[in-house]
Amino acid sequence: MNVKSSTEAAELIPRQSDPENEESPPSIFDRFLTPAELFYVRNHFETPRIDGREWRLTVEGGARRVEFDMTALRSMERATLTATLECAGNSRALLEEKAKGVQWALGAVGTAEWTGVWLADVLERAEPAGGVKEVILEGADRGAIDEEPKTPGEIAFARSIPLEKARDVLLAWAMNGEDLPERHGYPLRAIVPGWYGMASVKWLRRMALVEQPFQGYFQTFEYSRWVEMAGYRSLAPLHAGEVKAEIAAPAAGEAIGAGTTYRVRGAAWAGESAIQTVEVSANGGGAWDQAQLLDRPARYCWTRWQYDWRTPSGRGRATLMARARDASGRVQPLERNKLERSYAVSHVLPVDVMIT
Ligand SMILES: Nc1nc2c(c(=O)[nH]1)N[C@H]1C(S)=C(S)[C@@H](COP(=O)(O)O)O[C@H]1N2
Ligand SMILES: [Mo]
Repeated sequence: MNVKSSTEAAELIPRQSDPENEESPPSIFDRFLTPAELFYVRNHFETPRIDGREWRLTVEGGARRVEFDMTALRSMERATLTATLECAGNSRALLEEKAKGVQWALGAVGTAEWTGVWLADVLERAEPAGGVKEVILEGADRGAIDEEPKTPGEIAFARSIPLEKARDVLLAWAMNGEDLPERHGYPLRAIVPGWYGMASVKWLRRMALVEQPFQGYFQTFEYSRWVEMAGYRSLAPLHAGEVKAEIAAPAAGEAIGAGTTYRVRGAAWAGESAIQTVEVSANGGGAWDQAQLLDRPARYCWTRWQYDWRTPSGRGRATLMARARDASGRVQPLERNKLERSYAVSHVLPVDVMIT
């Protein structure tokens, strides 16, 4: 049997320079945890250089303005969380209609074990008033956006989290047991499990408790989707991830022997839910077979899967599809949802191969 392990170079794939944006290589799907060196990098501005000893985190908008340094945070109760991060723009390059933004293929995703303190424990010290609805997380990176809609000078990368979700959020200083690398948010970043990556603010330095929804650039102009409200189309910030399976092998266009068994491999994840099943179709969606799950399905985390495919006996083109279902009953749709703008590419993405 032909069991193909990833032979691709184990290096990040550059997608944009200045600011640095790099995609994880297909070999990440060989392991449950993604090593930090291979974890995709999504930056909107230049990486800020931060001295961890000088760094402070402030919380404003509560009864008390509080400030933490790294020593103070590390003396609090520690928590560890395993979570998959997927950029909301992941797989955009595979859309039939070209969408604006960094052209990510399948690798703007990765899974890591994050260690730090719960956001809730930090916020509590600021004594939030009853009317607080959201907390704004601000990164130390900033810049001006000179494409329309232009920003009025420089803005910081910032996102808000509703207080109900803030309970799940970790403020992490470690990734897979080591200090956060600079480009992944050193010395402290948020991990908002189950939400698209944009909510997991890196280089966290200030938080503000607010009583009104924040309408920042990165949740209105960017990272928003069309929703329906009282019969009207309205823009709402992207939040939790959709259910999605990706095929890591074969790659599009790969040549595969006729009449053999080929091990199709991939990963699937489901935002705040857990994967329940992954099915594979090799005949355009007519018939679906169950794939075998390789990791125990867990909330917030991907589950890798495999399927031994009996390849056709004749030569020609074949199309593979993978479809995931999650514990909340969601199933990946076959068609692209246009209300997602250029984000949340989560419909079934067929992979065409050559049978030779
Ligand atoms: N401060 C800051 N935080 C940020 C970003 C950023 O540009 N600046 N990018 C966000 C986006 S869009 C994603 S997908 C994730 C990516 O995290 P990573 O680069 O560690 O993979 O970080 C998020 N946090
Ligand atoms: Mo992202």
